[in-house]
Amino acid sequence: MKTIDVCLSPDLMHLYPVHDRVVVVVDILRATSCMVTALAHGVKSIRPFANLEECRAMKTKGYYTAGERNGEKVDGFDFGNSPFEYMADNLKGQKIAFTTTNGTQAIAKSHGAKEIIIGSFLNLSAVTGYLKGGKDSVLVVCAAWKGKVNLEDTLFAGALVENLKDHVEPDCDAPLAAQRLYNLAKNDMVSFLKDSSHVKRLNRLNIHKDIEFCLTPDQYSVTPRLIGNDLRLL
Ligand code: 3SL
Repeated sequence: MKTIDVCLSPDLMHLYPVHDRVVVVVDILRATSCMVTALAHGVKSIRPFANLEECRAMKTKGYYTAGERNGEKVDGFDFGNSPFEYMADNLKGQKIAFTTTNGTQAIAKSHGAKEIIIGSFLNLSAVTGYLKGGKDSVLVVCAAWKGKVNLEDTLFAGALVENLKDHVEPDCDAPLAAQRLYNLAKNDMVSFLKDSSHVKRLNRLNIHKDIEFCLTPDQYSVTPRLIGNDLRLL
């Protein structure tokens, strides 16, 4: 039987071989939620960068530049890290270079995986369906916050474990812990997360509507995948 494991922080990646796994990178608040939203709304591709200046340099190559540091839009970039920025019609068919504090770092640390896909609550069922159909074992990589575990990415990992429980076996206790937390939280994730560190951080930036949206399951039936250097729809 296929297995599922959960890496609760990119700083723990050394514990997880990825070469034979499909890796699901998740940064619920808000990087992977933005990526899913942008691609679902017709953006052609997203090139993720760990390094801010490399991302900025893509402006001269026909890319929009997007992302944040510590939650705030980078000076001189075209877009920040709110999913609502990526619904505009004029972004259809465009290419975006994207860098964030944690989400794009987690993607960089997942290189070498058999396959990398992008997960969020917004595309939970699409990702579940994709993983059910595949033959490879799964590793969920939580972007977390600067190496420290966060609750919202853990909940998403738990949702996947719950949805896949008849198809995959947990590799260790991290998937079980995530699944149990998700089952406690699933009926009201906004309330469950109200004291969590990143929700508090984002509330200070006055972006509660982003939090509610990013916690809404199944807004889009897309599964972004890293193909070469770019995230695209399957
Ligand atoms: O860390 C990240 O990648 C971001 O998603 C963080 S924030 O929600 O924009 O603060």
